[in-house]
Amino acid sequence: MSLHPKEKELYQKLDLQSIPHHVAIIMDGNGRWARKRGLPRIAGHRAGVNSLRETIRAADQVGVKILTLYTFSTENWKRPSKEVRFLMKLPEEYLSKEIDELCAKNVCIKQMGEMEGLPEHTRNAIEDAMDKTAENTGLIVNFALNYGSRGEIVRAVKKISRLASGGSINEEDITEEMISRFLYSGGQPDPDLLIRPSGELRLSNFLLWQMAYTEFWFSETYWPDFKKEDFLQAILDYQKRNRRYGGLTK
Ligand code: V0D
Repeated sequence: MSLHPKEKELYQKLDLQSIPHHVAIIMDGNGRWARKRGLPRIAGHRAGVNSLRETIRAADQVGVKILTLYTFSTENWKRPSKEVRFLMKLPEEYLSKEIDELCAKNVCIKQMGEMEGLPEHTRNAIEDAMDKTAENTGLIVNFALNYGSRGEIVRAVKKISRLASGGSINEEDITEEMISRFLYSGGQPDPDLLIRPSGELRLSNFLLWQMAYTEFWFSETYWPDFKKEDFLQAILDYQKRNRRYGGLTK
């Protein structure tokens, strides 16, 4: 494995015993990156794919178990239709180029969000990749696409409500664990670390329930400029923090 000097330095500083299990990322700033260069927004999204590839490689290298990536929110349908159409072709384009490397790395691909609202060609590409990688036991990559956290919670409440009115559960059976299980992320542990580049300091309807105890890491870098070093730096900063979960320092 060949590493750049800066990357190597960061890598050596990491405590491999306390790598965050689950890292969530809002891949933000592609449009602003493009505007800064006088390029169309689409060029920013395309450049963002390189950062995505590097980030998956870095996560795999350091032993992160779950990576959850916000690629398209339920609010993003309001963007110009040309941009939306371009974005909806990215999963196919991305997967056709990357699936071999992902399979070689034993990566398991999952989707979080409403599949029904997606164009058929997009859905087919994602379903195909999920089927192909379903038995893989390495890094889990969740693509949050057509995802919104409040919508996800409403969906879970409806499912639980249906069980309750059908008589298969009682009110007392409704617990935090049950609600967690009915979310798209059902069964997966909550994120330990959220990374949001591009200078925005908000959650934007991403994993509201799941991030009750998540550490947040922000940077000014636009997503297309986000490299392996940034990912390693975020983990290093995370390792310097002291997580208390509402309790006291040991
Ligand atoms: C654009 C930077 C991969 C962020 C990365 C439709 C914005 C490139 C996927 C993808 C997007 C989604 C599902 C899947 C496999 C890959 C993707 C979108 C945008 C939104 F199963 N990159 N990517 N999806 N961008």
